[in-house]
Amino acid sequence: MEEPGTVYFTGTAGAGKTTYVRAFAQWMQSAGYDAVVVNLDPGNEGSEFEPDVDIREWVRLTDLQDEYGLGPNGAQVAAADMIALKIFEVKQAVQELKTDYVLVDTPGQIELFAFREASKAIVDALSGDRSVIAFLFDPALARNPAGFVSLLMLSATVEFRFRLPMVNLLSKADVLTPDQLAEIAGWSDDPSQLYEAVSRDTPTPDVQLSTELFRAIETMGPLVGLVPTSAKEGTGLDAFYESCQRVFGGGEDLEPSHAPTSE
Ligand SMILES: Nc1nc2c(ncn2[C@@H]2O[C@H](COP(=O)(O)OP(=O)(O)OP(=O)(O)O)[C@@H](O)[C@H]2O)c(=O)[nH]1
Ligand SMILES: [Mg+2]
Repeated sequence: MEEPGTVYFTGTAGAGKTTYVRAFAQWMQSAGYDAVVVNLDPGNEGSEFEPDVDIREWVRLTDLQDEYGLGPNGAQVAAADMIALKIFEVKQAVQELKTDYVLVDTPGQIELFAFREASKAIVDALSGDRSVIAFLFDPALARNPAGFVSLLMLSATVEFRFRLPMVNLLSKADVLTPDQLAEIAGWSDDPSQLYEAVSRDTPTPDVQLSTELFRAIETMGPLVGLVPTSAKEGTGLDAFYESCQRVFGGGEDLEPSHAPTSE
C-alpha cells in the first residue's frame, strides 16, 4: 500500500488550525476521500471534535504542569520534546487505521513546532516523502502589509526548517471584504504591490532593511495560489485539496477511495 499523504497544519496561535483540520476532514469525507486526523497539540483541550489519534493519550499538558510544577509555556516546551519520544506509538496508531490521508494539527504556538529540533524528528518519523506543510495566514495579520510580510517570512522559515513542500492558505476568509481579499491576492502574486503597500504604511521606512527584505521576498517568488478559504463557511476547501494534490500526485488527482456520499 502506498504511504498516505500527510498534511501538517501550521500557523500562528489562533490562526484557525484546529477548526480548519476539522472542516477539511469533514469535507474530505463527504467528497469520498479517506482521511484521519492526528492531534499533535498536547494543549488541545475541550474540542468536541475527537481526533482519530490524539497525542494527549501519551502527553498531556496539564499532567506535565502538575508533575513538574511547570507553567503553561514551560510545559509546552517540555511537551514538544516528549512528543518526539512518543512519535513511534503515534505512527503505529496511524498505520493501524490504514488511510490515504493523514491530517495533522500542530501545537498552537508555531515556534514550538517550527523552531525545535524535536519537530524535525517528529515529521521525519511520522511521514515520508508524501508530506505537505500547510501554513495558515491569519487575516488578523495578513490584512496589513507589515503583517503580511511577517507571515511570508514565517512561512519561509517553516519551509527552511522542514524542507518540505508548502501550501500557504488564507484562513477565515469570511472575515475579509472582497476588497481586502483582492488586495491580499495582489500582494501575494506581485511583490512590487506589497512593496508599495508597505512603503505607504510606513512613514519613515528603514530603506536598506525594506530593500533587502523585498529582495528576499522577490527571490522566494510569488505565493502562487495563496488559497483563500473559510472553515466556517466551507469555502476554498476544494482548492486547498487541489493544491495538496498537486504536491502528492504531481498534478494527478487521486480517485476517491470510496464512492462519494450524496450531498
Ligand atoms: N470567522 C471565522 N472564524 C474562525 C474560522 N476558523 C477558526 N475561527 C475562529 O478562530 C479562533 C481560533 O481558531 P482555532 O481553530 O482554535 O485556531 P488554532 O490555530 O487551532 O489555535 P491554537 O491552536 O490555540 O493556536 C476560534 O475562535 C475560531 O472559532 C473561520 O473560518 N472563520
Ligand atoms: Mg489549535
